[in-house]
Amino acid sequence: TTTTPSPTAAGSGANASEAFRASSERRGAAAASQERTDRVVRRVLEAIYQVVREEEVTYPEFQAAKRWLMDVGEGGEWPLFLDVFVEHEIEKVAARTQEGTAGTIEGPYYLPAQTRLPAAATLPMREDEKGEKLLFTGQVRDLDGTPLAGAEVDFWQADADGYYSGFAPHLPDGNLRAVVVTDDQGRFEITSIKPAPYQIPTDGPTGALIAAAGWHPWRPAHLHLMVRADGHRQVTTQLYFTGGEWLDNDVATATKDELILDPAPTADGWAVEYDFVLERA
Ligand code: MBD
Ligand code: FE
Repeated sequence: TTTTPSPTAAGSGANASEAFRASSERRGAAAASQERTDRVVRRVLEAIYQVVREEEVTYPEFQAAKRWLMDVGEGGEWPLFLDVFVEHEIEKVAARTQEGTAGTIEGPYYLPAQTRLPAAATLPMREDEKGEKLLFTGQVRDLDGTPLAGAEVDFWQADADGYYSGFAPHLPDGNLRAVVVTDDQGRFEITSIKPAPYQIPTDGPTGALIAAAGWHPWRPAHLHLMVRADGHRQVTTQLYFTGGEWLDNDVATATKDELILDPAPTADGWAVEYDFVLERA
């Protein structure tokens, strides 16, 4: 797998920090009660003390960790780091009480208020957009099977080099992002390109940790979606591609078997169908 170098691989982490500040309300950020704060924070600290004791963590290691934590903040990479290494567990806990299409993590690169397009739509892309054509069709329904007309499929993905518009300055705003509105049968038909695997920026503190630990920085190729309809719970999820690299060891641990697509070859690319089921709010 290859990616072209971006002038701001690490800059994407910093942009993600700005995007998070603007979106924490939408994401439901709220202060917890004193009781909850006491309990959860105390348990987090106790987990750290246990590792320190059992691993006999040294002063040099403690000071290196302190410096790294400061670097993550100064580089604006907390959203990137937390969405890659923590969000998957938060999502799985949330999923315990959810029905319908499986969700997975949102990640750091969603941007709201993108171009609204009718049900049969081609995503905004450059004239010479690299990558194989992907025709993605499906239907949005409620749990009873009733089609949901006017539902929104809010769609974003990386390009064939693994970059997200809004987080890499060489890409036009809104590239490969759109809100597609389902037709009166709840159907949509989105033309896009097959994305490439995504590499966490290697030149920031998150990348430095990954390298220092001997891990890899890759996510399997994926499409991001939020599907919403009036009176229904929004589903935030991702779709992957069967046989793709990194499916079994996603650095962000965000794959689920039921979210893996098996596209079929067409005359000029690939086509795949996937339906979404939303539960009532
Ligand atoms: C991504 O593209 C992504 O989807 C996640 C979850 C984290 C970092 C980059
Ligand atoms: Fe992504």
